[in-house]
Amino acid sequence: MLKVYGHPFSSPSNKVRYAVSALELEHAFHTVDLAGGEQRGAAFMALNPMSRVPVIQDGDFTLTESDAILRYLATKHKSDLFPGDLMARANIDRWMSFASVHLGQSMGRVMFNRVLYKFIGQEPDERSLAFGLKMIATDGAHLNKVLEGREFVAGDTLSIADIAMIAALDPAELAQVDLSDFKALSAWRKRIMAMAFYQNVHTHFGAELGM
Ligand SMILES: N[C@@H](CCC(=O)N[C@@H](CS)C(=O)NCC(=O)O)C(=O)O
Repeated sequence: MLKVYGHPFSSPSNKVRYAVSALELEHAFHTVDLAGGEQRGAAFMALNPMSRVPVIQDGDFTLTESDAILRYLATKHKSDLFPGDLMARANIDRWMSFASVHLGQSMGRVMFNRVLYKFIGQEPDERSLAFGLKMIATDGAHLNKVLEGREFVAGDTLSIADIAMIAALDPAELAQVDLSDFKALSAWRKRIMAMAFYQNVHTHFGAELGM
C-alpha cells in the first residue's frame, strides 16, 4: 500500500495529502516527529537523506519533493488533475512552480518568522519577514488578477496546480497574512477549501493535533 510520510504543519506534506485525497488513493500516513528529530534518524534518512518531509513509498519506489510526488501520482493514476496534453501539463507545471517558488516560499518566510521560530529556539528575522510580506502582496495580486478571469488556477477545471496553491496559502491565518483584499483569490480559496478532498484531510489534522 502507498505510504505517505509527513507532518500536519508542513505545507508540502499537506499538498501531498490533499492530492492523495483528491485521487482517492488507499494509503497509510505516518507523522514524522520533526520536533523530536525523527527526520535526522537513520531510518528516515534511508528514505530521504535530505531529512525532509514529505516522502512517499509506492511499493519499492521512494520519492521526495512534493511537486514531483503530485505529478507522479496524478500521472500514474491517469487523473484529469494532470491531463496528458503537453500544453495543458506545461501550464499546470508553470502554476505549480509559482506556488512553490514564489507564494509558498514567501508564506514560509512569514510563517517561520511569526510562528515557527518559537518552537525551535531561534530569533525571528525581521528582514526576511518583511521580504516575505512584500512578495505575498506582489504575487498575491498577480494570482488574484488571474483568478478574476477563471475558476481554477490553471484554467476551467481543478488541477494539481490548485492543490499546490491551496497548500502554499494554508498558513495565511496562522501567520496573520490578510488576503481579504484579494477578492477573487479569497473566493477561489473558499471554494477549494469547501471541497471534499480538502475537508477530509483537515479532519485528520485536527485529530493529529489533538483538536
Ligand atoms: N521542496 C520540498 C520542501 C520540503 C521541506 O522543506 N520540508 C520541511 C517541512 S515543511 C522539513 O521536512 N523540514 C525538516 C527539517 O528541516 O528538519 C518539498 O516540496 O517537498
